[in-house]
Amino acid sequence: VLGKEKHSACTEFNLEALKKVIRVFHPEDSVVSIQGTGHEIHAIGGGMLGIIAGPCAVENEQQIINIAKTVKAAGASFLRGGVFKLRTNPYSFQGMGIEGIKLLAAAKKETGLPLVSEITEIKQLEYFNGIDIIQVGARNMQNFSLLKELGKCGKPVLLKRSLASTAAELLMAAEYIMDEGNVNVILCERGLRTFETFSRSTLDIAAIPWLKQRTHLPIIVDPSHAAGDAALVPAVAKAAIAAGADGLMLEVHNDPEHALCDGEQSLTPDTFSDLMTDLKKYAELEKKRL
Ligand SMILES: [Mn+2]
Repeated sequence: VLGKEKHSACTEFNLEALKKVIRVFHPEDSVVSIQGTGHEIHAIGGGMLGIIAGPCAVENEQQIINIAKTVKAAGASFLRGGVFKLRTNPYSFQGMGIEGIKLLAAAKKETGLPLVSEITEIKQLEYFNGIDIIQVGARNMQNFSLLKELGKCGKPVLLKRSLASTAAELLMAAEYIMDEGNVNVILCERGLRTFETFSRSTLDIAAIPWLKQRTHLPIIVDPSHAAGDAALVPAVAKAAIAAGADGLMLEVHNDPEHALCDGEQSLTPDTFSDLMTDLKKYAELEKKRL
């Protein structure tokens, strides 16, 4: 199975050259775990499903604390919230920046949930001391200078697959981070740009087992950005767990209609809570724990 990949468009691609990410060199599943404020462990991988939930963007203190409490009550293990937003439209809301980081810290203090937030430039790293997992967004998957710096940052990195890259290229990008000494890398499938228009992106469900056969790194799925439509998200989330994902990243908003970013794909607190109830059964089927 391993070795030269005949379907890869990239002729230089040879899995065995990737010494850090490949399972043959590390047969056991890697687990990324964060110690919570109450000494509890929040883990992704190795039989633990990590559920990262929260708004696309931090908007104000009341919003982020309210959503943090809601997703924690429903069983989420991490809080997400973007403060440095990479928006396709330059006139869209660009995020709260450093002020948003402070509000995330307040939400963590209130709930104990570890924080996941996206970095878009390495110069922002000094503001990420209080962030537990640093996210690299799809548009930066091959920003190799950013990846190398994050390889030295001492924090877990959540690396999202680009909407126009192969799964093999995702592994090569992860190798850039690991080659600098960072063993805490989580991969995230979030859908690809295709000719289909009903969804925002086309989720590559087969990439989950393909990646799991080749890498020991935990793999999560982002059904929100893949589907782009809250009505599709619960089914896609369940499919991801059934396909072997180690967790999910889900956008949840207390008032999706008035969200400053990605409201159309954000679950309400009620739909998120119902989904978590269903996911417990899917976790059992996969012999995993939420
Ligand atoms: Mn979003």
